Amino acid sequence: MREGNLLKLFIFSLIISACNSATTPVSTGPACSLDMQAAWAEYDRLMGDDNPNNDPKEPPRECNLPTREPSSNLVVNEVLRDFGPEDEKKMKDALARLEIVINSVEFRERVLAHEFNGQLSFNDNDGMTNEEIYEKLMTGHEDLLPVNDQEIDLDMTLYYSNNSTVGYTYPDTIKIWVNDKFFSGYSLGQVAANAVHEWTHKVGFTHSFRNNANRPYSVPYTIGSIVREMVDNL
Ligand SMILES: [Ca+2]
Ligand SMILES: [Ca+2]
Ligand SMILES: [Zn+2]
Repeated sequence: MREGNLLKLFIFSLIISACNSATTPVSTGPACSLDMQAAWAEYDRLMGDDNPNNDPKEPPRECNLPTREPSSNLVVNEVLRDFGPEDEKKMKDALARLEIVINSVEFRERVLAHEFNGQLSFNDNDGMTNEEIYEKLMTGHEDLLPVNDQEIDLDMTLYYSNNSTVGYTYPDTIKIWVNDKFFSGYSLGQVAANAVHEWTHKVGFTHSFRNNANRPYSVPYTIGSIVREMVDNL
């Protein structure tokens, strides 16, 4: 690549973090239910109405919650813009699951045990150890909301664009943009992964603008992958 182009790419990458899908989409069965009482009420309603086409294929299944990490207490605090009622329900459900998995023993252990190039480390780790990265995440301290409030502060706007960008953000705003092209078909794990990926940018973690072999080992992509797997396996 010519130097001029490299420079342009570098500047562009400082301005916008456009983030593609971390992993190939997974096909999972129906999501588990966090609220069994509400899930059974909805099941009964759909089975009991006059419409045979909306009958659920399976009865509700209770989520298998991971063990809570006693030292962590992150709370998701979200503002949702331009989400329709169904979109809002889906995002809130995904964020409730994000909150459950990020406060688990398993999440902590997976971050601490993460390996890159045969070492216990992350790519683009800003000189931090795995432990320091975990602790930084657990403070809930965003660059633009610099208090250790133990809150994952999210300000998300839903938009539609027919391209390969799943979501993006800029360093000078707390806002995150979520592309409905992907959001609408995503599993709850994928939605939660996208949200936490963008949030790690707000906390200060970066990754290569270009997709290369090392990018999946960056903090945003790794945390996204862990959350996606854990949420979709609840
Ligand atoms: Ca029905
Ligand atoms: Ca915060
Ligand atoms: Zn990103």
